[in-house]
Order: sequence, then C-alpha cells, then structure tokens
Amino acid sequence: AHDYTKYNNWATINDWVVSISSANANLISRQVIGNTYEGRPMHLLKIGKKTGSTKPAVFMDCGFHAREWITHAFCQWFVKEAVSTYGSDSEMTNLLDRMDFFVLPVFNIDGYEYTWTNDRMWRKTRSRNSGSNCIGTDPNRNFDAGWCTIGASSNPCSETYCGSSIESEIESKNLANFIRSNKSIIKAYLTVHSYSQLLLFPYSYKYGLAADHSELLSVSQGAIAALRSLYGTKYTSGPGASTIYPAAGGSDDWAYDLGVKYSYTFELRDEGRYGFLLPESQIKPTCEETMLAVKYIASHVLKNL
Ligand code: 0X9
Ligand code: ZN
Ligand code: ZN
Repeated sequence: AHDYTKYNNWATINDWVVSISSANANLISRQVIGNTYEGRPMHLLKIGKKTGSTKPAVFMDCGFHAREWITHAFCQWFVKEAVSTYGSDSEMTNLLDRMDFFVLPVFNIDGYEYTWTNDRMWRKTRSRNSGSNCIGTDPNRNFDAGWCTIGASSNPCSETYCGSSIESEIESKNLANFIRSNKSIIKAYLTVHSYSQLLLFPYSYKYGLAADHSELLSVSQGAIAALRSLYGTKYTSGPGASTIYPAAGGSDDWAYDLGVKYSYTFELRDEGRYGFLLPESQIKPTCEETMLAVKYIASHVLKNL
C-alpha cells in the first residue's frame, strides 16, 4: 500500500497518481506525456485551482536518476502537501490560486523499476546501445546544452554516457517536447536529485555565469535559508560548474537556455553518510524542509511575473 513515509515502487506510485488525481479533481489534473523505452506511461500531474484562464506554471520533476529514491518520495510529498494545505496555509493557497505546478513524479521509470528488481544502485535509463552490451544513458547528460563536451562520456558503459545523440532517450524527448510546447507559461524548472545538500543553477556546461546570475543566486540563498529554518539542515547554493562539477547536457541548463529563467537542480539529503540509501526515517523531515525551499522559489516567481 502507498505510504508517504516509505519508499514506494513504481506500481504503487502509478496507482497513487490515479487515485490522488481522482480524489482531488478540483485541484489536480493528469496527463501522459509519452511512454518510456520499456513502454511505461509518464504521468504528469497539474496542480492548481482551476480558473478558466491561462496561469503561469512551475515545472518540477523527480527521479531522473533511478537510485535517488528520496527524490521520488519528495514529488509525492509535494502533491500531498499542496492539496492538503490548500485553503489553510496562506502561502500555498496563494500559489495554487495564481499558478499551476506541473509535477512529473518519476522521470526515469524503467531505471527506477530496475533499482527495485535488480540493482539498487542503477542510475541511467534502460535503453539498448547499438554496438555495445552496456545498457542505458545518463538522462542528465542527454539534453541540448553543450551536449557531451564536458563532464560526460561517449562510452555507453559509462555512468555518465551522454547517449547516441541529443534527446536520444525517449524520456528526455517526452520531457523536452512538453516544456517546449508550454514554454510561454513555464516560468520555473525544478529538477530534484540527491544527494549532497546543494541548490544548483546554470551553468554546468561552462564556467561562464548566467545572465540572471545575481537573481538566481539571491533566490537560491533565500530558498536554502528557508529550508534550514526547520531543522538546521545546511545547503550550499551556486552555479553547477563551480559548486559541484562541470557537466554538460543537463536539463537545468537546457531549460534555462530555452528561456525558463528560474532553473534549479536540488541535491537533497544527505551529505554522504547514507548517500542514495537514505533511511525511510528521513523521508518526512527531508520532504518537510524541502517544501519550504520550493515554496520560497515559487513565491518569488509569482512576485516577479
Ligand atoms: O551529475 C548530475 O547529473 C547531478 N548530480 S547527481 O549526483 N544527482 O548525478 C548534478 C546536475 C547539475 N546540473 C548539470 N550538470 N547540468
Ligand atoms: Zn541525480
Ligand atoms: Zn507537512
């Protein structure tokens, strides 16, 4: 059965997607943006008060990398908190009245399933590579942002394989097509990873600073201060290349260069004690503190439309 304080497998998450959207039809609508390589539907939830007019939106995805299980848990938590605090929490109410959140709870579904059935530490997609026995592409090296120039590998056996071409992975193509089609309303792009307790923004494919660097930095600093206010969890924020490492082909840099100004990558708990194997006892505190950062960023977006 589905439990927000446990790690749920894809079948459980998929049933949850259907039931939470049906049970909250006033606030949630559901669509499929395409299927994965192995044919699983990529469900996208739209959360917000239905107004009849076009609203600005924040896009958020979880589960790019299969083994980063706390991220899948966070997207589910976000949806639950949004619907359960609408009408009582004034900040959430204002956000959902005036904007929509597109939430993709699991980007790399095939990889996530594989971490449950075969290899808990799997990272990449599960697509075949022609001419190699190695499986999968790193989806966060597969986007059109300095593709495969730095911090990525052209070897299919590498954990950071950039793929045979830009958007070679159907999951990348489905996501990119949705964002391109909705580019006029999408004001922020949030992609949730783990671990290291970082809040990153462009660029990662080069050391040069983004045109909006000072605003991206100050919003990131406000967001990590909000996060820290709950349990004292320390985050660092900054441009990807200098804060973590240079790595091309990421969805954050791609979305930014497309014109989505507020583009951020979260690296959730912890700092390495448990790493990808974060205990279930940390799901609730991690998600509660991360909510504060996401709400901070969304509120800033709303103030600056
Ligand atoms: O390397 C990554 O894709 C991310 N770190 S992780 O440990 N979750 O794999 C960081 C992504 C930062 N952004 C870009 N490199 N564009
Ligand atoms: Zn990751
Ligand atoms: Zn809560």
